[in-house]
Amino acid sequence: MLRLLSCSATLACILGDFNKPLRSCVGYRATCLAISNRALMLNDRIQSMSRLESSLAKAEDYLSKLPPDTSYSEFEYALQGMGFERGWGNNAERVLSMMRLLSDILQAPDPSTLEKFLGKIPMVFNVVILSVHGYFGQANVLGLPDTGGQVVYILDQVRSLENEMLLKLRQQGLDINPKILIVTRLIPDAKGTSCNQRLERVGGTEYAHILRVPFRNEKGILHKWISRFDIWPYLEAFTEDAASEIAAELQGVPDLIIGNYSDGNLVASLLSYKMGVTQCNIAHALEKTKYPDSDLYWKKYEEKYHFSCQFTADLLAMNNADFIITSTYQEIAGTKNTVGQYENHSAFTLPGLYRVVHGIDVFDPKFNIVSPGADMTIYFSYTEKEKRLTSLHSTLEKLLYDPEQNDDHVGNISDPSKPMIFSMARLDHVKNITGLVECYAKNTKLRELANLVLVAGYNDVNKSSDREEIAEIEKMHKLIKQYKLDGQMRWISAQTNRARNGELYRYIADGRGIFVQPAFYEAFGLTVVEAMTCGLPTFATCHGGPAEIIEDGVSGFHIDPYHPDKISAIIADFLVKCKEEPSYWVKISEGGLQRICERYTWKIYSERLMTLAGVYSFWKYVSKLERRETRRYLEMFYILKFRELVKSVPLAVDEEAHNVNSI
Ligand SMILES: *[C@@H]1O[C@H](CO)[C@@H](O)[C@H](O)[C@H]1NC(C)=O
Ligand SMILES: *[C@@H]1O[C@H](CO)[C@@H](O)[C@H](O)[C@H]1NC(C)=O
Ligand SMILES: *[C@@H]1O[C@H](CO)[C@@H](O)[C@H](O)[C@H]1NC(C)=O
Ligand SMILES: *[C@@H]1O[C@H](CO)[C@@H](O)[C@H](O)[C@H]1NC(C)=O
Ligand SMILES: CC(=O)N[C@H]1CO[C@H](CO)[C@@H](O)[C@@H]1O
Repeated sequence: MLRLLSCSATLACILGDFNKPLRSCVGYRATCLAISNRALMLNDRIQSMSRLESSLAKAEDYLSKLPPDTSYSEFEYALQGMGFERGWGNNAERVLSMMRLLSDILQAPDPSTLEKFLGKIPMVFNVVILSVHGYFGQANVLGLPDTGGQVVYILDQVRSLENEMLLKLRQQGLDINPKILIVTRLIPDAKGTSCNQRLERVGGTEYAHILRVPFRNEKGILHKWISRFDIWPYLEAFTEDAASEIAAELQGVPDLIIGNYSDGNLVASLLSYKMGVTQCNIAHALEKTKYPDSDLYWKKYEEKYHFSCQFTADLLAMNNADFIITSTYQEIAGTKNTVGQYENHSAFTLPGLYRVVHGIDVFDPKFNIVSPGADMTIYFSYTEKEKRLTSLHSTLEKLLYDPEQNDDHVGNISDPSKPMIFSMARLDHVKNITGLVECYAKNTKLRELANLVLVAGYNDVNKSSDREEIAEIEKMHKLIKQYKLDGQMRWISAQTNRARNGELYRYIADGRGIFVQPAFYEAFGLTVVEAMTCGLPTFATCHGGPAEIIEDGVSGFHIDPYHPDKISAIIADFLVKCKEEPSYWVKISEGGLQRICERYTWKIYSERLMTLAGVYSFWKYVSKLERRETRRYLEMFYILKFRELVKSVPLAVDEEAHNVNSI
């Protein structure tokens, strides 16, 4: 970002025509704030650059004589006389430091001061997050089609965003409350969930709601769920309906629109275009990179997946967005050996449809890495004794050691005094849990040093309906028999109790165990973050996100799933070293915790997101003219290409019953 906000742009803005740019960068809210009908930051007494400078000097002098914690209301009147309104801070110290920042910018603008300043002024009061497809609710939704981790992720994100927004507003000295709306599809056939309700408050928040808007076409409202690959024909009407619902809820326009996944990002683009609001994209997973040659052979996939629509929507959204956030750097530009998800869109051909020569520039300053964290109410260090859920320990011990046979586990552990090698994941081929078992099984030293505990999938083929999982289940049973692992290994089926899973990580840490994530590829690696947040030394794949999360040998270890012998050697070496020198375990554990504190928490995520929203809103304003051409081009691309492609996607039809009902 800051490469773009070069000093010349900064100067042009700040030293330019006072009334326009400065008012809009600094007091941008001052003229247009509808929320409280009250000016923010600057009032009419300041009408020129020189007046601003002299007022700042006067105010700084006045404030520096007050005790730092003097509250704003005590000097509000005095500042008003000098031309200042609320928004600078809630006490003398904060106001003074903000004013000094602005003075610095006026005298010698530099990008990092400007970013700091923009991150602190009141710019974001209302946020809209779009997650259109699937069942978005707070209960009974996980596992329904197209509905998974993203729901938990967004709910965690929203809780932390609300805290951050509230904190910021209070620090700015404003008693305005933030509003956050998660906008999703209303599904009348809600399958026992709340997805048929229009508005639902997000638990654990005060100002965040889920707002649901139905899909409709000329024939009326669509009642049933449809796959994320089939939703394209509904999005334009959805956008229009959502715009008016959002306006009604917020009594105005949002300050920031965040889209997630292709559909959310497309709707976010349309809304932001319509409302002139700053747009942030989160792609999470761009489908194009998941299917081999899905561009060249798009026709082959078209009937089932309608990729022509999806890839076009992705291009539109990534180019319209004011900024894009990703969890890792690899998502943007890949590594030495792999192509990044965005990089994959820089040039490609859909034969017979169009050719992209400049889809996206992966070095565009709109890209930012902002990684999510683990929910800190559930995942926290094993050393935080007073927060530990010790009451769960007897259940956990049963889960781990109970020799009685039951459906929940396979195998038992005869020597609980040994540390545990622990892993928890879906039982997919790509997670390669069976690879870990094999690697443990073949290494006698490892088997002497530690037990193996896995929480993954089902342990009974008859319970699974997923072909891949069935193959993995069969392989697990085979390995356990072949290598006679009973006595040293416990395979527990997937556990849904999040709080108890958090305590399980810590329980394993109590016994000086480790966490291993052996996947062939992992986009980000939330379990890696969770394990590290609990203080477990973590060994994770070097393919994908974990390679960025862990610094090898400092905050954990990298392992290469394609070299299983090396994996066992690395783990065995670590365990031997810890046996000889117990402080080594603590050192790696603390290294992991420190890494998390510095980079992977929701608190950092929200702070960063708010700062970026400020910086890019400012940038959107100053570069408005430059971007006009891009916008026109995108508009044309949307109308001429996207709308045509969408016509080829069949509309869904509800079953008879609804047609009768709706007559
Ligand atoms: C976005 O949506 C995708 C797909 O539904 C999901 O997997 C992902 O976790 C979501 N990410 C965010 C940041 O909400
Ligand atoms: C994009 O990813 C797909 C799937 O991995 C691959 O087949 C294709 O060659 C990639 N295209 C580019 C331009 O990197
Ligand atoms: C271990 O568990 C198996 C069933 O998974 C059971 O048959 C066996 O008796 C148990 N062994 C011990 C030593 O408890
Ligand atoms: C699964 O079902 C088959 C056939 O119904 C049965 O023979 C088999 O024993 C079952 N497997 C398990 C592990 O229960
Ligand atoms: C199913 C599969 O391909 N498993 C692999 C998992 O990783 C190990 C090495 O850790 C390989 O040996 C397996 O073939």
